[in-house]
Amino acid sequence: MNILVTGFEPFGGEATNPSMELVRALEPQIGAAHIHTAILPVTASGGLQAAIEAIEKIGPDAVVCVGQAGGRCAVTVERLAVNVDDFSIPDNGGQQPRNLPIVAGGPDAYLSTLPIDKMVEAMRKAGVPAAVSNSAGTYVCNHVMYGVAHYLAQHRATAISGFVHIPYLPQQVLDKPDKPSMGLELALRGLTAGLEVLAATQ
Ligand code: PCA
Repeated sequence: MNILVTGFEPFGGEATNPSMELVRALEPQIGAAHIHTAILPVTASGGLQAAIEAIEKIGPDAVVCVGQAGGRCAVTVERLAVNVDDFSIPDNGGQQPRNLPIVAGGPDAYLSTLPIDKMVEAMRKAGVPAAVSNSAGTYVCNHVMYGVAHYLAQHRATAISGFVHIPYLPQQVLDKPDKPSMGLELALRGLTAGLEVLAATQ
């Protein structure tokens, strides 16, 4: 099977993005699954476009998008994406849509089609703090999760998709010591455990 795992470029004044570093550090083969990766720009249309281009090139059985969620203390597997762009800061292209639908007339939300509970359980079993999250926000990550689910529903309905958010890396909180962080190795062990579940179930 083929799994596409995407990460994001840095944004919001950060020097790095844990999702970018994680995706670069992933093993190319996890169990029976070939792991393909792409790094997406942090812009609503550019990020989604790059994800769709990678899907069209690779033809994956599963798409796992990964992003940074600064302030969270655990790896979080998202349950759903909502049909709303409401950016609290501009994206890397300077755009800041407020209270707009991602797809006019589209479904209000898409549920993740990944086995989210099993993935969280496997992450915890691997010794990594992890939880299901009930909101992917209303910024670029939610936009990409929604847009990928919408694309797959229309063009590749057999593929499953979802999103995993990662806390700040320790080096990102040196200037904000009240914020939680998770080391790259621990986050990598968590993401890998989640992908192992997909590799075993597809
Ligand atoms: N996190 C942002 C966008 C890019 C990223 O890594 C988000 O949660 O929307």
